[in-house]
Amino acid sequence: MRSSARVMLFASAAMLSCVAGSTALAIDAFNFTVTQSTSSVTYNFGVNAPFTGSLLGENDPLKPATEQTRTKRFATFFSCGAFGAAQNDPVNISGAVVAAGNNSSGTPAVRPTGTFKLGINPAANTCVLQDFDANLVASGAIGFVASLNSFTYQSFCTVNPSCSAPFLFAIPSLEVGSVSVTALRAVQAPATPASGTLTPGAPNTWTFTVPVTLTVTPTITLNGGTIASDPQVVPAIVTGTITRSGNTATITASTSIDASPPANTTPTALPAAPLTIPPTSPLCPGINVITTLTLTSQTVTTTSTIAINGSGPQIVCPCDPDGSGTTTVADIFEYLNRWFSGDPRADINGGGLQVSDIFDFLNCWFSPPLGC
Ligand SMILES: [Ca+2]
Ligand SMILES: [Ca+2]
Repeated sequence: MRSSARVMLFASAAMLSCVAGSTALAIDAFNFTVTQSTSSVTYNFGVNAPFTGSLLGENDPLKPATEQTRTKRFATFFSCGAFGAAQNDPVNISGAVVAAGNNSSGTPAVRPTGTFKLGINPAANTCVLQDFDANLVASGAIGFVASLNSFTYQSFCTVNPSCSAPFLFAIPSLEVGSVSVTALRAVQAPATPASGTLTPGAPNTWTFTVPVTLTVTPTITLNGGTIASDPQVVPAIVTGTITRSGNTATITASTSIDASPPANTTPTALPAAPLTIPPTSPLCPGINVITTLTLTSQTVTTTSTIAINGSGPQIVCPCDPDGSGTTTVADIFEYLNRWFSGDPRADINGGGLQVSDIFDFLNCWFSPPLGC
């Protein structure tokens, strides 16, 4: 850069010293990563999704004709009448997909992953939690049996085997596969710090409590189809202990998340799925059919408690080059000296020294992020 530009920059910095004061925050912040192997989640899930749809004989062409289950709706109020040679009619059904499960006993073990920043100000007994982002079921999908409850159906018959199923009463419960929770994210709005209290304990150890707002988003599937569940914003309180050791810290923390969003009323068509009517069912037992369901509304409730262990390095403030722990005008001069002398430490945004480094430095200096 030409020397005139250099003079201008330093003159600007000198002017700043007249109009801007120190932006000292005296917060030490750490970038934590959840230790998956020692962190855990207990959960309680519930899914309730009324549906309409149909069932149809499996009619498996790979089986001998004498074993191909086909369906036929009642021709009259009393009977099916004769089956056509290849007749296979869809039969209207309705009810509700219901699934629930928990691991309150700790089994199966469910382990989260995640990251967050925690800043502490021991002088003021305050702390800041920022950018909390966790997947509570990172150790693998959790699943539980799904049932078709209050199952009603048009009167129908089957061939191979031959059976008649006049509609007489709803079937209370019919197992239909499994609901799988493949992800459960709890996320704080980015760059939106939540403030809490800090209490000193043993040397270099503090307990903390931070009320925080999290957006909880489950990803849930049933037989390969996704059950629509809206993200829900829920209040939570994160409590724990932070222990500092030089430029790193460890943390143990916990929080409980209770998400009961209103029903999602977006109709959801699930992929066709096989269903074997169990031998104990009054509904033509032991036959194989294909179900095609459209969920008319979907209610997903989640209660979970996360026990977090984590560790991480102290966040290095990019706009405190003199390392005083606060951002002052002296940092601007120090930074510009480094930049003009080609000091690689002035490359605060990667990619080598560029003019954009100066702008990013000034952005940081005027709006110091957590850790500055
Ligand atoms: Ca400084
Ligand atoms: Ca750069």
